[in-house]
Amino acid sequence: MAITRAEVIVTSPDRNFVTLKLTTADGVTGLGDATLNGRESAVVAYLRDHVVPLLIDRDESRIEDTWQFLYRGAYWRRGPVTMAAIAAVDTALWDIKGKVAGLPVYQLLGGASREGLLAYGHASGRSLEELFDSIRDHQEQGYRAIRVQTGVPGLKSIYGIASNETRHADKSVRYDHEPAQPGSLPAEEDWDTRSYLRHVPAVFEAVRNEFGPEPPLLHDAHHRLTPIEAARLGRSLEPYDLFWLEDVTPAENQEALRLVRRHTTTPLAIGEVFNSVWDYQHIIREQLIDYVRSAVTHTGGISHLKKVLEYAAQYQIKSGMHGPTDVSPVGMAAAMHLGLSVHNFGIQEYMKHGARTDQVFRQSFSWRGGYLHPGDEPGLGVDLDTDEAGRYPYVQAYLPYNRLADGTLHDW
Ligand code: GCO
Ligand code: MG
Repeated sequence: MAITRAEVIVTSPDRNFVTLKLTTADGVTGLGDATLNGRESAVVAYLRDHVVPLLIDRDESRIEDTWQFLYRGAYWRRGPVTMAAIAAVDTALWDIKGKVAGLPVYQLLGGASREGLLAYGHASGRSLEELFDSIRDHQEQGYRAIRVQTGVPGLKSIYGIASNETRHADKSVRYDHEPAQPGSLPAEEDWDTRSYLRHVPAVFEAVRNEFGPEPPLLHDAHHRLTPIEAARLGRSLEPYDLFWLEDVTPAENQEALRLVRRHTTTPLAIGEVFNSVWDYQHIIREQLIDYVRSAVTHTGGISHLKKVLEYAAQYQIKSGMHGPTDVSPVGMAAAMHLGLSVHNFGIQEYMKHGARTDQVFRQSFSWRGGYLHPGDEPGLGVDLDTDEAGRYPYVQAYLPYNRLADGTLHDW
């Protein structure tokens, strides 16, 4: 047995996705997600120029050896581009192994540890009224756990707020999802930490008054605070019993979280921009976080994220895998198989993909009562319709960036 074909497929049904498709001598195919939002072409080049030639004639059953070969064999290690490329190969090989065995991938990972995966969706609104409508709408869609993001007085546009304002040629594409917006230049947004810190606790107070103590509520600070500001936010949100507060600091400096932790019992989630176990080395061992936010897609695939989660499990830290719409249906399926099997699953982020995306990627997961399940098809349970994918060529798109009132560039 051997890999005989490796194709990198770029498609942009509702947004850009990069998918690696491997085919074996027996005609078994496997898919892996390599989408890196706003920097997609870098991973395409890494795969096409440097990885695809190495895959041809390799034994597709050797998942761990192939991972080590791509990681150690490159000499240059880690980084989002490298780790997304390795993730795509790893995920596609697990998909193939499942199909060859006639088993869903979660069975190969040890079988189900639960019946389904609690998932959270993104409610947002510029005003409280819009936010409440959005929370109700999510509850009607079955979500039990809900992320809450709002506009901040004085700021024009802000991360995470649904908007119909779009530069996409197709105005029906609603930009709920902090996407990379189509265009040849990134959009500029504004930021003011003091307004934000004044505003957010009142929002959570209003949400708890309206929706009661039961729904798990989450919030994403999107890397914008200093450690002491983050500590203050965590403490001010304690009365509202958050499920988690996410990305309070940029966290390249893992030690910054010691200071945050000293001041607040609000649970912390970090890691969507991390790409290896080394990024978590101190924050897991020192128990500075409660949830690991990495996506399979950006962290070296199922094999590597499983290792990160097993390390986290020794410290009672749980998974909270990244699942915005920039993780493709293939990446989401991989997250569901991994989440179903590990003992220390916490929650899964789940934003629904657009209708065109669902036509390009045929999926077999289920969504019932607030829980996801990857389904029981052999492999990952996702097929890519290449004809349909071919209808949507790559669209250049950038994530926005922030400037403060005086023009200083700030984390977005
Ligand atoms: C999240 C993330 C995303 C990122 C996006 C960038 O919590 O889902 O913060 O919203 O902004 O993945 O590409
Ligand atoms: Mg986030």
